Amino acid sequence: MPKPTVLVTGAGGQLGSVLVSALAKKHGPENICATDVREIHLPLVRTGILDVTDKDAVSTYIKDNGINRIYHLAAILSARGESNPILTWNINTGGWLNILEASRELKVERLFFPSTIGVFGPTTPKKNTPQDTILQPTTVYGISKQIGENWGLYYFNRYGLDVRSLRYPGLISYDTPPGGGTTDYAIDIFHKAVKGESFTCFLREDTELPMMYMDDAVRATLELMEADKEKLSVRTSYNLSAMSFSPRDLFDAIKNRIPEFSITYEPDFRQSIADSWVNSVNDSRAREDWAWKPEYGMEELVNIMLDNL
Ligand code: AKB
Repeated sequence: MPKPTVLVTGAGGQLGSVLVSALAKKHGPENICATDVREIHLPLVRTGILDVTDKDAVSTYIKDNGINRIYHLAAILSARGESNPILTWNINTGGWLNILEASRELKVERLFFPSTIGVFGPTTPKKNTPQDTILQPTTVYGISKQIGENWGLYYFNRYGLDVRSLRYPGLISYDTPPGGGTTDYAIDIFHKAVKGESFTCFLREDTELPMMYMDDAVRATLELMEADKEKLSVRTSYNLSAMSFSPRDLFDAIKNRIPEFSITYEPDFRQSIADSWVNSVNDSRAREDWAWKPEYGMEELVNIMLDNL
């Protein structure tokens, strides 16, 4: 099989740079086009500026670079999205529609769309949330991702476009900073802990949310994209799970390693976003369809973060 030529949009974000280097290892750096709305510097791969809200620019880029696989990561996350809902809608939904339409016209072979636990809302069952469930998100980010999942399904059913998607939990990494999410506290806390500073948490201590170490998220993404087409029974977006914890659980685990570490809780507007999300997710369909299995739990995560920061 010839190697695919891969476009990654939003490659400058938290997931983007890590995914780009995993894709470069897999397909060869010369076959990876990493783009963002701003100039980015990523070693070896081809980089470029691409504004996904510009449909002509998207089509031209795909054509000029012979793209046949796309990881469309460009988006504004939950907390940042609330400060500019219309811009968030235009980027998250408009950008995705441009990618879908250009991919249909130019016959892109396979696409990845990152969805999120943000598609869940207060009416969704909170524990062990099933794959097919009530989706009434409260944030513009959640709404855009829920609609985005359904646009992916539509393009798959109507045009046979091979769109694949995961509902990521909060992603935690030490080498790339997060940007504008509600789960970002779970990264910020480690930075404070290793600097010997106290941490002020913007969520209440008992706010339990699904989380995942970045390596698991990247592996899940690559595994889904390599999976046999016939085995995929979910064409909206797969639930994906690794661990769930609250700020208090995480603080206690860090304190085991850094006894002098301290925390205070000052919930802000992000608390109501977190309260609208679920505590844990049932990812049995991902496990059944493409043998998904997480490798990192909370203990491993805490050790990796503290050892590498
Ligand atoms: C966010 O907090 O907005 C993201 C997410 C869970 O999608 N990390």
